[in-house]
Amino acid sequence: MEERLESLYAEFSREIGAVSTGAEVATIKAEYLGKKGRLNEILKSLKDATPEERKTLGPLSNELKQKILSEIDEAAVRIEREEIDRRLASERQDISLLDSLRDRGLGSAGYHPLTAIGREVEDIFISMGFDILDGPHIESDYYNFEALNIPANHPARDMQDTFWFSDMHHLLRTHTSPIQVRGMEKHRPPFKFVGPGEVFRNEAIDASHEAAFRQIEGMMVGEGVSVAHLVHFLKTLLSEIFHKELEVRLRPGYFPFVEPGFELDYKCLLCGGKGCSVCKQVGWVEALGCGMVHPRVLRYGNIDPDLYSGFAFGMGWDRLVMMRYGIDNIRHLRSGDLRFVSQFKAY
Ligand code: FA5
Repeated sequence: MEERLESLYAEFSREIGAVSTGAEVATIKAEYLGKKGRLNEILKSLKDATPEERKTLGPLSNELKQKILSEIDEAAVRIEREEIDRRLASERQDISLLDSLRDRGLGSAGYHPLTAIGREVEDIFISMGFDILDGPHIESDYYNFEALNIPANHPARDMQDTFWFSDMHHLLRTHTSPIQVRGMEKHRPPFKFVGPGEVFRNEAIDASHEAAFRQIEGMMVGEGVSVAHLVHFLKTLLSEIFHKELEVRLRPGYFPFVEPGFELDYKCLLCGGKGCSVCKQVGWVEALGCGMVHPRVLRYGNIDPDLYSGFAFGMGWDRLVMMRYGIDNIRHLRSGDLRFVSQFKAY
């Protein structure tokens, strides 16, 4: 039997030395070490060996099994490395292609208008000393609602049609306001940050409503922060984005996480206020919700409302882009239609 083991190993060594694909390695593994494999076949005859013989044959066959296993692993690693080397040698990235296409007036690229304006907005806030924060698209009930003073069964949950996961505790965030809660967990006052991102609502889609759209959240907390600060930062943002004074109006708005709360509208730039499908014939477009952070929300963030106050806003980013470029339907933005996006070439 010892000889059979030796000749099995000799054959195995020859075969494993010649493999060149992962599939061949798998075949050899099954052939030698599988349940009905050749090693097991030999081991079956152990039962006929004398107890003395078993004492040496048992450890010998185990050792052989380990040796075969480790050589199989080595072969698999070698083949993988050879495969990578082959691909590195044969695949080439032609990085001059983009330039040559551009020289011929083809394939020139630019930022999508949502990206372009998003960067402008971030830069404007960074220049005013704001940090940029992020948050996950999939949120828990706590961050999207509860810590924003919208407990279970609060009617305000119906203000935003929510995509819930089947556990009914997780959801696709309906607004960027959960970033407020996450920001308060991370920062101690005074602080100011903005949090841009995609949000999701189970909404009927029309010229100014999408089911997946973007918002930018803003929050500033410190001693003596007031509505005057809020108005100052929003006015600065809008005049820098539009390079002119925009006609805006502030009206009372209800959001459970701010008190007092406001909505800011801008005079529709698409129709000049005369009325169109984007402004729903009223001449004004709802740009953002804002207000002074509710004391209960500050407490959820471990901030003492007797010492600190803050403002927050959540701005519709898509509508900002529409006003800036005169886009008359929000659906163009995510249509993927090249005739639309190629109008925003950077070069
Ligand atoms: C909110 O989402 C609040 N979280 C905003 C807020 C933040 C208020 C902080 C107070 C303090 P609202 O649902 O109104 O509010 O949405 C804010 C903005 O998002 C709207 O003014 C609008 O510009 C934009 N928006 C809302 N729904 C849609 C939609 N379906 N498609 C495109 N833009 C939308």
